[in-house]
Amino acid sequence: MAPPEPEPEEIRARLERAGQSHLLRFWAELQPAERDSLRAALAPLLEAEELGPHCRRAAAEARARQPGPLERLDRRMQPVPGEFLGSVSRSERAALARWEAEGFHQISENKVAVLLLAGGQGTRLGVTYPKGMYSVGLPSGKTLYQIQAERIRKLEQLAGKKYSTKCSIPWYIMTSEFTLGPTEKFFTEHNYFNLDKTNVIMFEQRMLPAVTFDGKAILEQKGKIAMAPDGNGGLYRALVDNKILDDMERRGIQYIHVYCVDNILVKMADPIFIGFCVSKGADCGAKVVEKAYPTEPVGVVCRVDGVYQVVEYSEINLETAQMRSPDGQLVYSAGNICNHFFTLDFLETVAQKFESQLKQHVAIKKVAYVDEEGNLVKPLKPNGIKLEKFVFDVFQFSKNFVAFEVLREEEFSPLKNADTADTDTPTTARRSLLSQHYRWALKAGARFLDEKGCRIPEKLNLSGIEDPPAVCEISPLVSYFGEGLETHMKTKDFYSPFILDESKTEILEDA
Ligand code: UD2
Repeated sequence: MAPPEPEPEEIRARLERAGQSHLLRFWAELQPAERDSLRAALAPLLEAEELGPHCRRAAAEARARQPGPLERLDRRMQPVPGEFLGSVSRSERAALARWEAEGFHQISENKVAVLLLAGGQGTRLGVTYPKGMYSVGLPSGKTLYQIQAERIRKLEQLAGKKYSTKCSIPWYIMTSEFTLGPTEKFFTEHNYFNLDKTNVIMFEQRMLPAVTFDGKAILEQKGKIAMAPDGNGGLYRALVDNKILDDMERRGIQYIHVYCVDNILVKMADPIFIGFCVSKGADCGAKVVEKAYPTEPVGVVCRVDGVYQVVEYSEINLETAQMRSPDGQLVYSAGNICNHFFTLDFLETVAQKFESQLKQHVAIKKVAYVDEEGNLVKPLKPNGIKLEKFVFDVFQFSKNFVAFEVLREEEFSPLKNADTADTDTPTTARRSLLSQHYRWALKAGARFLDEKGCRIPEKLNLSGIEDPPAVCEISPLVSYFGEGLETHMKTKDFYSPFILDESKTEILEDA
């Protein structure tokens, strides 16, 4: 048998300085491959001398958090001023058309990119693969990734047609150690959903160790540190680590729409939102939806001491949450939906100057670990601290921030939980999309028939908790946001369930 590999003295010395030498406790028992992977995990943390400070910070943040009441921000808050708050429902048609035209113009000049945050683990949904690969049970069987890819393709076509150019919208996808491999494989297996592969750029965010309450990084196996992605605000470091900002610059990108993976209704690179932000000269913006009710557990976009931020529902009192303006609207109604606009200049400034100032949010979790004897322990109580940065915490650095309110039923239906929950499940996501498509079809003049050929009575006002009376799924390759459907659907009868995809459009046009 080969003699055991010598311990890497350099690593040991650095770990000692960081107060983390326990991470080599089982070194002598590890196989060569396990040693290599432990060394690889430690290298970036030790290289930047970040392990010690990270562990100390995690323990300190967790201590500071409890016990004691949360700081309430009520007195220091103000809503987004009217002139910086656009709205789909309250704006004149002409203004919406102007913003849309501006957005299409920017897209046609290849200045707009979309950036997907897809490094999360999808723990609440309970799947072991990336959420984007999830299919919510649509008649077409499409996954979230496919729907998003097709929306990009359609938008490229629409902008290209309007301006007689060939246009492309690069799709940057931030993944993590958990999601990169399977996401790449999935895209390859599906031929990148017929997008130009060179315009799909995947990159990886950093991982951070989970830490015990006394500031020790946790070993989840004898040769493996328990690591978790550094939050969706890890974006700003990942952009630098992976030279993504340079890539954007090379391509001439100026505006970036950042969004999260699980909103089945996401309007990627939405020309109206892009156009609104560009017209207002914004460097940073957020799409919001009106809160459904005062205590809805979503963060609210507002100002605190004059600086923009997202305030969690737990940080304000009930009275503040319930405050209404004279027109009856909730004063703090701008619910964050993780849809953000950034200029490239703004991202560069954040990356260079402000990233290190971003707040570290603490999450206390149950983290499986090996005890001193090497036994695997699954704790019954939370034992580990994870630190995360949030993507929206950069709002404070904006010089010209805007918010844009959109309709929830048209643009926001996130998939967070398994079907055992009441909200944000595969069922609610599927229902939201099919209800939207049903509304679009009716508006285009379609009629629906049941299997016996009888007309299905129309229902215009769907409650959101019921399925539409007829099932009609419209491929994003046919319509991005309900446009252009009359040619295919006006005064025509369709048997429910019906899928309108590209293969059917020509037949319908000839009919
Ligand atoms: C996010 C927003 C919340 C609200 C809600 C709407 C943040 C911090 N919170 O809450 O304000 O808008 O969405 O649906 O934005 N992700 C990564 N890397 C990570 C962690 C997460 O890429 O390390 C991605 C994740 O894959 C997802 C997005 O970030 O696409 C949002 O993450 P989440 O689902 O954990 O956030 P949630 O639902 O708590």
